[in-house]
Amino acid sequence: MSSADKNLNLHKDRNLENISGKKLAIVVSEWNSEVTDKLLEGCKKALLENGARESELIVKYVPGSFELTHGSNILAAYEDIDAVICLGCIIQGETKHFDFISMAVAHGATYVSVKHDKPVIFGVLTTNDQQQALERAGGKHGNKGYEAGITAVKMLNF
Ligand code: DLZ
Repeated sequence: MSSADKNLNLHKDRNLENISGKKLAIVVSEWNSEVTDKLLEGCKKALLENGARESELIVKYVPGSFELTHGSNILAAYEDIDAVICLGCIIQGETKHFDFISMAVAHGATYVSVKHDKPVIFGVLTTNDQQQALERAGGKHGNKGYEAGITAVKMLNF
């Protein structure tokens, strides 16, 4: 997800059907909000460019990335929600907290997706420091929130 030359933005060659009429929910972690706000901006841009209507986008906040699983599970349970996008930023600290949260959210998103049989997109940065995160939230490595939005569009086309 994180190298400069491997960027989903570059893979828009497929003819994607526009997602107008689809209802999407975005769950955003408040932890490292200087990064996750930018991921949200990028994500909304991708969805709006592909036919989503702003009024049909549901944006909900959870305290930290660990809570993305529960937040996405609640939203995915609504029959009229077609896809859920999780946005978060987990930055390596001095303890093992990083590993536990990262693994928990990755497994959580997979579980929620399979449980509700709908796309649950993992738009969570897992970086060594804040600099790396900012570079991937509208910086030199693009915006991974935008990529998460494109991933949702592609999965709604699946
Ligand atoms: C506690 C914690 C730490 C240390 N670091 C992060 C982080 O880098 N990114 C993030 O999204 N959340 C972090 N959290 C908060 C946890 O995700 C969670 O909110 C708390 O452990 C409470 O369940």
